[in-house]
Amino acid sequence: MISRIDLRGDALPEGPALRDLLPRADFDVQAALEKVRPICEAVHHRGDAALIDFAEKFDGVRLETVRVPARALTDALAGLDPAVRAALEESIRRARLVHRAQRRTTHTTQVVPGGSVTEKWVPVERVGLYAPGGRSVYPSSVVMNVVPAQEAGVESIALASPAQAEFGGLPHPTILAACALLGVDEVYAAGGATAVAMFAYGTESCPPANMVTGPGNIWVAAAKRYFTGKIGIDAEAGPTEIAILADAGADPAHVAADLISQAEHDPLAAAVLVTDSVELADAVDKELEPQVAASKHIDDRIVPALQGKQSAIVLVDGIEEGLRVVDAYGAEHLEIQTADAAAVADRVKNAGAIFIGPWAPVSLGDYAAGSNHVLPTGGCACHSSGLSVQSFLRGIHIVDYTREALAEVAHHVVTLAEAEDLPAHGAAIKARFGWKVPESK
Ligand code: HSO
Ligand code: ZN
Repeated sequence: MISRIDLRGDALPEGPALRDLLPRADFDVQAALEKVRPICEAVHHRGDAALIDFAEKFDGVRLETVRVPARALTDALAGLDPAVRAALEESIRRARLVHRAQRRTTHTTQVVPGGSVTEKWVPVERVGLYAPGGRSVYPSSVVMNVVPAQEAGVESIALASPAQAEFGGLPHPTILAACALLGVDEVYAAGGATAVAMFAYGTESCPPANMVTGPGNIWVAAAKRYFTGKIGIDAEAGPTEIAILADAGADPAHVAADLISQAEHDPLAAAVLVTDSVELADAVDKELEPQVAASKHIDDRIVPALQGKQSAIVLVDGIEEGLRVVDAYGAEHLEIQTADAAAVADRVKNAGAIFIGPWAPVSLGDYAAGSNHVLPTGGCACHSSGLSVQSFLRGIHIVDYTREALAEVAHHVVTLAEAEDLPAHGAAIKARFGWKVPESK
């Protein structure tokens, strides 16, 4: 069911050489970039008319308006299954607790008497959030995007999700209901690259946004790359990944279930088990068969994901080596199912989120741990973090110096300006002191 990579025996290679031995999906955003360019430019030039044409072409439904009427949101909330509503409310409550604690406070550093730098945190003014449709209709992702933006204090939050032919061209009702629960009332029926372009350029019905976040397929990732530099983005989300570092004490039924849980997302999803126990590897392999057979999205997603080159069981000589492997891999989600799991987790350097021990499966984090599930994929956990309040804030330095405080450091500024052959920089100081450098004390 799942291939094996045996790294036992010889010493593990260092850095990129180790990474090259590990499985990973091809996700060629660069190639997709050329395809999204004309789509983005059509939205730029033809605005709403282009969005309506693209919805007809890609989603098979002709829209009257791209903006979702307020009534559709209240109707969707009224029609929401009460159990789903209760679950979403609890998910929102927990996410708020965690994200509220991420808020930043203004801080002033008194550098010298009369000279201070204050760091003030200012939310991005307007954010466009994307919620996929089609194969992945995830109201939970609406929660994971909206909550940090709201807790950061973003004033204007709009959401886009593809038009659904079976719902008369509206986005999926559970997406609309989640928006209503969260108090987001500006919603558009626009999908993939067209939605990103709508937020980046603005159209007649949708004012432009400063930033676009949210998961999506390769077209969404490519559109985000296309607009990098023009607008802020969270990350180019790729297919989801789970890595599990486990020893002989792990429960193979749990490990198999957790691998399948993320394989269920996408045929390109990655499921990687890193273990020093051949017995566990064999037992997990054995468990996979019946558990896969009992699951839902078998042939279209789970089997291709588990059998794809992005998934494997990696055998290592011990947990020490296992830690090196998971660090080289930099998983979006990393479970630690070993003895002393918290201590092992504490030593991990690269992961989007870490789940400790037998009672913290990734599914918990997907919905209701309070943590965010928008996390770096494709090894980006080596340099980036998941979505948080910080993603929607900008830290602005406010520099406040008196005449005396400037005079005290003026000679250093002038010296550095001259060293960089930028005498006008020095002159801007001297002009304030009768064109002389004040005496250093
Ligand atoms: N595991 C996905 C998020 C998700 N799971 C949404 C279920 N719904 C990426 O972190
Ligand atoms: Zn998931």
